[in-house]
Amino acid sequence: MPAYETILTEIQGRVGLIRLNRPRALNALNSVMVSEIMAALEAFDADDSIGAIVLTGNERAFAAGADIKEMSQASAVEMLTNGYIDTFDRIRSIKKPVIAAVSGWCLGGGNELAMSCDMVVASESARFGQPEVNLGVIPGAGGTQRLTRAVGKVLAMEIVLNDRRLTAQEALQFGLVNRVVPVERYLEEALELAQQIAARAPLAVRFGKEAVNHAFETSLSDGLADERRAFYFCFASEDQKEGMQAFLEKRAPVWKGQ
Ligand code: DAK
Repeated sequence: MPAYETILTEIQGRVGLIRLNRPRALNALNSVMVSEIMAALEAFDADDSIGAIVLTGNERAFAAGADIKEMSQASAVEMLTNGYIDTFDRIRSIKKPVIAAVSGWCLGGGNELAMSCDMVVASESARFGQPEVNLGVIPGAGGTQRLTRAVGKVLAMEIVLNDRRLTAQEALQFGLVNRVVPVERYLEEALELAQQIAARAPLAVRFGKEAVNHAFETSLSDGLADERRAFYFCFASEDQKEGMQAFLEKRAPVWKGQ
């Protein structure tokens, strides 16, 4: 595992853990940090011993957005060409499930990062928002698109146009997070969820993730057709034979990811 400047990584069982680590700047996402997050995600994605990934910050902040100091003097062309968003977008190519464990501030690019993950476990202190309007800009990494798909138009409007912040309970109510747990438990809970998924049939998990994500990007007919193709393809795997045989023999399956 390479040494990183702005994140910490570790492996727990079959789970890769990435911690954002610029606590004094509330984990503001500068370009080094975004590059390092993506490099760590890709390294875990390529590691067969890892079945799921958890991305977290600390109790006070998951991330308070993109680094305002870094971008305050940037020109439009610099913003376009600095590679920040290209790097950020690579999270969509990660094949393994990524779970965000969120506590404290989850704002702007931080919320966009959390929404790019597959699931979100929140602590009771988590606060979600897109405060870019206060800086004279709009969200630029999915904050108008993923957010609207998750919470619906009228609430997204209030969040984007008037910096409405959501409490963890509101985020749960509006479908932005999977569950809310006490602050002492949010990381443990996310790691437990990740370990459970990592213990499941790897190909089925991969196809399931792809198929659910596809639902946001295609028509129902195309989505159903793709789902069916992936379903048939599962029958070409050893894990399908093993899973069904194990059920019939009343024993636990042993997955190979083959
Ligand atoms: N950037 C840089 N530093 C930040 C920061 C940020 N986003 N957020 C906090 N900090 C720093 C503060 O400057 C302060 O540093 P010092 O003054 O101690 O050196 C330290 O973290 C602690 O912050 P506060 O003293 O402000 O702490 P409070 O508890 O009083 O307030 C807060 C917490 C989260 C409410 C407040 O810090 C805050 O409002 N932060 C800014 C939140 C924000 O506006 N976030 C949105 C940023 S814009 C792109 C696509 C997307 C984006 C960028 C590019 N492309 C397509 C290229 C994303 C844009 C954004 O996210």
